[in-house]
Amino acid sequence: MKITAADVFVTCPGRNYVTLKITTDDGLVGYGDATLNGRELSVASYLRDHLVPLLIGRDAARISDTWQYLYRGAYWRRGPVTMTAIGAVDVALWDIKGKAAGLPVYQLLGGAARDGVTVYGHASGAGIDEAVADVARFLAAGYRAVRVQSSVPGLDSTYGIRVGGGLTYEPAADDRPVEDVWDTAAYLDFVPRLVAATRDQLGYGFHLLHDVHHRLTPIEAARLGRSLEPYRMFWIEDSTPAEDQSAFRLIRQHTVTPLAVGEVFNTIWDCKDLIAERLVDYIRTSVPHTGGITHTRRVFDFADTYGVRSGSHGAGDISPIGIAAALHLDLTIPNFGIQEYMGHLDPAGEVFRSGYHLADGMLHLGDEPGIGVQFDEEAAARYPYQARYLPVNRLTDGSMHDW
Ligand code: GCO
Ligand code: MG
Repeated sequence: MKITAADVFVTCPGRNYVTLKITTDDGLVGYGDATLNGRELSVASYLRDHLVPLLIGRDAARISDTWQYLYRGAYWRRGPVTMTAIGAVDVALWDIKGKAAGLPVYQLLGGAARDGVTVYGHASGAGIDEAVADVARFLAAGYRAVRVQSSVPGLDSTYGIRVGGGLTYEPAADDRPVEDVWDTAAYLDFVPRLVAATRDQLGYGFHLLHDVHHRLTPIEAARLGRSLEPYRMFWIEDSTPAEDQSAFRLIRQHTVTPLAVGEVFNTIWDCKDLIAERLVDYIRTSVPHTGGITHTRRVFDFADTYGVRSGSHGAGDISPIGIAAALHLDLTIPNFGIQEYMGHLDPAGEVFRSGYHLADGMLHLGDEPGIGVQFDEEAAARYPYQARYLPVNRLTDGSMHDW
């Protein structure tokens, strides 16, 4: 089963996605998600210019060897671009292996350990009333877990708030990011009121989550965690800039609110201390950005040793291929926690046809062999790449702030 071709597609059906397609000499094709929000073309180039030539002629069945070859062989290990590129190759090879075996990938990973994959949806609003009403809408649709975000009073814009019926938080296509203004004091005063109103009006019969987007100092995060303790959060996410693992030691000393982090990590080395010291409760690394199924499985296995559960990142900038790959892993691991699921904008359905579906607040995979997502190249060509960026943050005095 030799690899005869590897092609990279960049398409923007509502937002940008990068897809790797690997073809073998016996006619099988496998797909991997190579999307890195705001840096899509870097991964496309890494694949086209550096990995594709190495893949041609390799045995597609040797997933583990190919992973090691690309990781150890780069010399410049780790980093989001490298690991997303390796992740796309890995998932495409798992897709091929499943198709060759006539089995969905989760069967090759040991079979289903649960009936479905519990997901959390993204509720948001321009203020408390709108946000609480949006949480109620998710609960009425059967979700068992909901993340709540709201515009912060006094700030012109707050990232993570859905505009209209859209599913994207990034501003329209532009060649540079918009600049938001951030005020930590206003945020810290507001969030406990948002969460209290959500619990007061909707009760405790569901999991409630909140994403801080890496914007606090450790002591501010500790204060937030403590102030939310009465409301039994499922987690607070990314409370401090994630590259400083030691920050979590301080937060942990002050609060029993569960902590999650990991969407910007890309290897086990980014989170091994957090896990081994039990400084977080959920590790949110994602299959596409963490070297694919092969490496993310190692992260989750290691986490299980310390009682840390998975919480896979699943924002809309992960393509249906990346989401499906995560679901195969989620279904099989012992320490599954929760899967984020934001869904995809309408035109994405023309390009990607996924076999998974949502029922009773859980995502369920179909029976198709492999990863189970079809990619339509002609549809993809109708939606060319558009430059789009996440916003950046400045404080009210004009200083750059963490985003
Ligand atoms: C989340 C994330 C996203 C990210 C986005 C970055 O938890 O869903 O924080 O909103 O900002 O995926 O590309
Ligand atoms: Mg997040």
